[in-house]
Amino acid sequence: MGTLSSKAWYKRDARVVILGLDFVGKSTILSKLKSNELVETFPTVGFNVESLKTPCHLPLTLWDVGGQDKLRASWKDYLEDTDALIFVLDSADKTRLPEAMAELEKVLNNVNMTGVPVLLLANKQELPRSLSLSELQERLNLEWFSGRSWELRGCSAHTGEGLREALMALAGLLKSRDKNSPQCACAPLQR
Ligand SMILES: Nc1nc2c(ncn2[C@@H]2O[C@H](COP(=O)(O)OP(=O)(O)OP(=O)(O)O)[C@@H](O)[C@H]2O)c(=O)[nH]1
Ligand SMILES: [Mg+2]
Repeated sequence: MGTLSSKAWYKRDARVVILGLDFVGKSTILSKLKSNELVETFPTVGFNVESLKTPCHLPLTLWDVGGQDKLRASWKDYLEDTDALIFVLDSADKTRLPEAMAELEKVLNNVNMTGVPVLLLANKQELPRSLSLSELQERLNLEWFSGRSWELRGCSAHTGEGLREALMALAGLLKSRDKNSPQCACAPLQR
């Protein structure tokens, strides 16, 4: 990629869509990122949207879309002009991982997702029964990520651990998509 010209994310707020199965913690993560507060959430019907900045001051608009089964058909409506995807996993819910992976594959195959960078966020890492990042990575099909930048990061919306790093990784992923973008002080892309 590299010729997004007038659509370049750094000429406006980067548009970031947060998807994942229901109950994985998307809305909790968004509230914690926005206000650093742990709020009680209810299943999202429709979406929540917040504007915030990465630690290196990149402005983002984050769209958190409801993940219940019956709402997933609407996910594709959020993918047009998306600069990055955050796909949230519940690290402690092994039984629904195959379902999560199947939904992730569908999203990545969407025509609007070509070349779009992906941050996989393994939430609820503070739970003792949660899978480690390497255990989760084993379950990914790396072919889904060819032609795009991606990262797998762990976090806990309850403790806040990993969230700042996740935003920094996101900034690196956005930057990787358009080499003409201005430098930012967030961590450079490792991959
Ligand atoms: N233990 C633990 N629980 C979490 C964490 N993050 C969120 N939760 C809990 O998980 C439940 C679901 O969180 P939500 O943020 O509503 O989940 P969601 O992904 O937005 O769900 P939908 O809107 O239905 O798609 C809530 O009870 C949260 O408190 C975490 O890091 N650790
Ligand atoms: Mg929600």
